[in-house]
Amino acid sequence: MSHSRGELLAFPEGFVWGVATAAYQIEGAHDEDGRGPSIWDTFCRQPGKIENGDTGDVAADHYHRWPEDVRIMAELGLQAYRFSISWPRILPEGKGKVNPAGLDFYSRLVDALLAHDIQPFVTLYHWDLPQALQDQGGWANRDTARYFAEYAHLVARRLGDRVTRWITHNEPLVVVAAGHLQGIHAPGIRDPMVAFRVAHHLLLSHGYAVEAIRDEVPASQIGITLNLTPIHPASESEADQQAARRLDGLTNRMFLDPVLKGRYPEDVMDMLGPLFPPTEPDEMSRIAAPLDFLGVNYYTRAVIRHDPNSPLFQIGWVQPQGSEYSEMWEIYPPGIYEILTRVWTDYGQGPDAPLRALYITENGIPVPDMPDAEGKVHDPRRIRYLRDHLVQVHRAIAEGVPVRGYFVWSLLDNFEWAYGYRMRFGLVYVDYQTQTRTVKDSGRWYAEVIQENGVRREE
Ligand code: IFM
Repeated sequence: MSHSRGELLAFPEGFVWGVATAAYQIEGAHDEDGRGPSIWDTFCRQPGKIENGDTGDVAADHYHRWPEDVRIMAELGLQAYRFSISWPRILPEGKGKVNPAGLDFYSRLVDALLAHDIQPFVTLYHWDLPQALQDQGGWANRDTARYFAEYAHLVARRLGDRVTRWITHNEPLVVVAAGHLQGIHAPGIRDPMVAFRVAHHLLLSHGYAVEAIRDEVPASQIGITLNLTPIHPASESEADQQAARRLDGLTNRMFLDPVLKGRYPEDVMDMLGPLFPPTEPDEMSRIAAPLDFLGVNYYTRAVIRHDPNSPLFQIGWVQPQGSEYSEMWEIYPPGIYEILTRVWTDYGQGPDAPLRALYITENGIPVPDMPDAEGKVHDPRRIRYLRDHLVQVHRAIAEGVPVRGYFVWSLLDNFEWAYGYRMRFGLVYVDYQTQTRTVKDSGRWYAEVIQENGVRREE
């Protein structure tokens, strides 16, 4: 591999360089050692839901190969690893009887990470709800928020002597929109009335979990990860600007405001009308429990027009001409700067501001990588994507936004939900036939970034 030696943009001392994964996307071992079924096991078995009929049954077999995966992380010099806990591995029925083998698995993983000086960042919920809880209404059932708190207590109690960085939820917006509005993710529901209830219960469960973790691990740093998207109107027309504002409310402020300000945005409440979920008075302050950081997942922007024919909110998506696209989205590096500075401006100003620090908890690109004749995986597009985004993160930091770390999505190629295994996001190539791992050029490049604590502009 060769790459240019441009000017080094140094990151602050102590900046944390990591990678992220999620349980269902890499672990496999879906029915081993007492794990119960999750909504994704069920969903994947419904014909036509996942490309190619793929499932997470085996995935990247991380459940068995985690020592090798930790070794690869160590070789790349990674400083942090963000992974999620599979709720049904810990509580096969979602509540009640604990499966000790599940807790043991994550405990061993944490030990191995720490032995290599890799700091664990634990996400409690990355979409794999125990099926038993779905059978009782899933996230539409307010009780699920309580069960989540019990689960958070258990995990924090077991790992909290070693884990100090906690993330309650990953991308609640996707759970709401893909899982309960569009039905393209588990549990495959298409019902706006349900979807917005789910949003509120996810947020409520976040509040409960923050309390649970603080209770068990007082020295912990706790955050939530939101996928945030800059929303640009397709034109200067008032109608397009209003449509962009509606989507900003529904996707960004709908989660940011409750978590950081303890209230839903007024325009969103007005927009939702009867769809707005019932809320109890004490719930909002619980949802706004003080946080140590906000995790931001960034992939792309949205360009929006008013579309009178689009159901519910009359929002239409536009694909900007002249842009470069990945297999999934428009590539738009300035958006990561825009969202970081915007969030910091809106929630981080003043002595009592609720936002104290940020992490980029995911950023990455799907590329249809393949090993060449020599078995090497050259992925220059990924290197370019990551570098261009890091330049923008650096710019935000230079302007005073306290970004404390950056996590590439993802360590390994993995199960990309409804796309199955077609999308490859990894710094490490996975041959799903043999489960062989091959570090891609981007993995080596990222190792240099970490070593230099900075990114080099392209020459
Ligand atoms: O793979 C997902 C991940 O589970 C959540 N954030 C976006 C990634 C890429 O789509």
